[in-house]
This record gives sequence, structure tokens and C-alpha cells, in this order.
Amino acid sequence: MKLRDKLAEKIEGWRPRTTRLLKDHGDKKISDVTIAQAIGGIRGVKCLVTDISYLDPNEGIRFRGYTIPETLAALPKVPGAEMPYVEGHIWLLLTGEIPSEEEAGELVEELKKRAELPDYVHDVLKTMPRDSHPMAMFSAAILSMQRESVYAKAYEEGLGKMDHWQPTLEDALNLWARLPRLGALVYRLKYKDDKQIKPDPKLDLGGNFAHQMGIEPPYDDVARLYFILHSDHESGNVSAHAGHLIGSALSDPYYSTSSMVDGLAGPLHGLANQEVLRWIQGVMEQMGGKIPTEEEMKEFVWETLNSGQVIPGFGHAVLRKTDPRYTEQRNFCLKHLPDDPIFKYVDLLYKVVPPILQEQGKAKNPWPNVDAQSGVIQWYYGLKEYDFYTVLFAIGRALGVLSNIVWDRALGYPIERPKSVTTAMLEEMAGIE
Ligand code: HAX
Repeated sequence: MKLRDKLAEKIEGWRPRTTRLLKDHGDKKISDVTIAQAIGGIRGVKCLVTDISYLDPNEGIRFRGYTIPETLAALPKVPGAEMPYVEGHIWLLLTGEIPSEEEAGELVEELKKRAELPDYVHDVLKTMPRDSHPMAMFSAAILSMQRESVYAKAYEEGLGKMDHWQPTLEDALNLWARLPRLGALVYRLKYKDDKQIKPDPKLDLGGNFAHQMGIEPPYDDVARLYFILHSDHESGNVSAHAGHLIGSALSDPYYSTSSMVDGLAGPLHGLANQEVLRWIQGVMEQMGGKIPTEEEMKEFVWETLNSGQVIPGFGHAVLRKTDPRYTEQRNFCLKHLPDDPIFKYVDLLYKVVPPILQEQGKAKNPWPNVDAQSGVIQWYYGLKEYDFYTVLFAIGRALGVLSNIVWDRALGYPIERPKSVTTAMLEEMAGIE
């Protein structure tokens, strides 16, 4: 496989850089930690290394050095579609290079071969109560497949440390191929009386996901755009960090992926996309369906804030500007659904919320994040079961998390183990009697 060869070449070239940094410059400081950072979620402490993506607070995410518009423009496009192959994006995340049409095409075919789910997955899901959250179902199904891990078997057989990345890549490829199918399985089991749709062998990953969900084009392009946009946001966010942390114990990629899904399921993180739609539906209900005036919308926003809740889809732990993932989705809406009432709500929120959050003076970033816009597009194309939205995020996020884990193993990153202190120690350091 061309991808494995390219990756082997990249890893060989990269290893001496990590070794030299550790050996010759290991004691150079890159960060200090304040008491506020220790208590406050390690915010801003530079203590993780990843080359898959980098998040600049003002510019937003770059995948392997490419901004979102650059990534979408450079990757090979699916014939007849507006969006590129997700498979090409996987190549970029893993190798740092834009694949040729041929390289992307080979990966498309490779993932098709790996997409079959073991039979027992459907059985596992059917035993779960039907009102289980789709994220719980998705995570449980991934965990149930742990017995398939190529990495776990190779480790048991005494694999050398330098070779760990190879079976990790095998697991990653299998998971990337299977997760869209698993997402569609959960969706149709939970919401469509378990009437499943067989994959179409002619289609790429994004196209097949749309097909198995039972949603017509251009939803295939929506799926491709979603998976690429959500793929990575450097490695300190909860889902990426959870995946990396679990993997650092040499738990296999199935455990890592299941735990990253669990982290994404929190309302302050990935679940915010469902919360945005839930919140907007509440406003629409109160308004009897009509588009509120700016003044009415301001009242709703203040009501939510005064009741102690956050405005979902706004704010960010690192970003300090409008999220370019939001902007990309807004551009999609302006092109494909400019008159959609929910889009009008979201656009009104874009106008109304930032000044209110600034006036309230708490949120460090009053601007919208990726989740503010994403549910609108799903709703428009008929995916109205909004508690499913975070599963879409998870399928995308697995692209980045697993690319990171392949490189973690390639560079031999050790088990993660930060040091904790007690409150009394902090008081002593602060000079409190
Ligand atoms: N609405 C109301 N208050 C907000 C807010 C928002 N959207 N964003 C931040 N704040 C508040 C915080 O709750 C915090 O209040 P307290 O001091 O009372 O605790 C204060 O402003 C300072 O927070 P911050 O430093 O600006 O933000 P954090 O780094 O602590 O948290 C969050 C970042 C994304 C969790 C936060 O902005 C938030 O809760 N936003 C709404 C939920 C959301 O959209 N989450 C998705 C984020 C993107 C993502 O990860 N997607 O997966």
C-alpha cells in the first residue's frame, strides 16, 4: 500500500528530529504553569506535541500547515462533487502531503475493503435500550470491536517498540473504514426501525455514509465537508487528548477511540452541536415559528444567560475569533440554503450574541465556534434527530485522533503522567498563612 510506504519514509525522516530534541535540548523550558492554570483546566500550558494540526487563537486551525480553504482547494475532488475525498484528507493528516489522485484513489479502495462490520456489532447495539444516547451506542459498539485489534494481538506477540506504528495504522485504517458504517447503523437502528441500507461498492467514504443514512446528494458532500472540518483541532481538546492519553498506556486504538467519543459527548465539547439545535427549537416554539426580531432574540439570549446556562455554539478555550469551521459552514449555507428559517435564526444569533457576551464580560471569546452552524445543515437535509449530531462529529474527529496515535507510536511517546499538588501546597507557594 502506497500510504504505508510513504508513512514509513516520513517516520524514518522524522525520528532523528525528536531524538535530537530530547537528547540535546531536553531541559529547555517551553512553558511555566500558574496556580490559575493548574486549577483552571491546564488552559494554555504548552505541554503536548503534535504535527497533525495547529490551532492559532486568531487564525484558527491549520491541518499540516493548510488552512481550511486551502485544504479543501488542494485535496483531490470526488468526480462530480463539490468536496474532496475524505480519504485524501486522511493521507494529508498522516503524511503531511497532499495526495495525488492516484494515491487518494488507492486509499479509497483500501478502505472499502475494510468497511465490513463484524456481525456481533449489530447484536450488541440491539441489546441496548432504544432510548440510549447515540453517542453511548457508538462508543459501546467501538469498544465491542476491541477484540479485532491488530495492535493488541501484535503487542501480545512481543512486537518491538519501533514497529508499534504499523499495527496501529492497521487498526486506524479499519476504524476509519468502519466508523461511518457504524454511525449509519446506529442511526437507522434508533430512528428508522432498524431498516438498514447496504453499502454501495462504487461510492467513496463520504458518499457511502450518505447512502447508508438514506439521504440523497448533495448530503454526500455535506458528509465529506463535516468529516474534514471536524477532523482535528490540535491535541489539547478533550476528545483528542482523551484518545492520546488512553493510547499512551498502549491501550489499543479501539479503547482510545471509544474514550475520545466519550469525551466528545460532553455539552461543553462536541455535544454543543445538539445543544444549539435544541436551544433554537425552544426559541422557535416560543415564537410560534416566526423569525424573531433582533430585540426579541436579545431577550432570549439574556434569559438563557440569566438562568445560569451557557449559549451553546459560542466561546472557545483557545480561539479568540470566529471559528473558520463556522465560516466554512456558513458559506455552505449561504450557497445552498440561504432562505432556511433555522439558518436565519443562526445568522441572527451571529449578530446578537457576541455583543451580549462582551457586555456580560465573562467569556474570553464571544465568537461562534464550529458547533453554532453545524446542526442547521443537518436539519435542512432531513436529519432532524439532533441527538445524533455529535456522532457525525465523532466520525470526523477519529481521523485526527487516530492519525495522532499512529505518530505517537511511531515516535515512541511515553505514558502520560502529569504531577499533581495539593491545595495546601498551592497555598504555601502563594505565601498564604
Ligand atoms: N455562554 C455563556 N457563558 C460563557 C460562554 C458562552 N457561550 N463561553 C464562556 N462562558 C463563560 C464560562 O462559563 C466562564 O464562566 P464562569 O467564570 O462563571 O465559570 C467564563 O465565561 C470564562 O470562560 P472562558 O475562559 O471564556 O471559556 P473556557 O475556556 O472556560 O470554556 C467553552 C470554553 C467552549 C467550554 C465555553 O466557551 C462554553 O461553555 N461554550 C458554550 C458551549 C460550546 O459551544 N462548546 C463547544 C466548544 C467548541 C468545541 O469544543 N466543540 O466541540
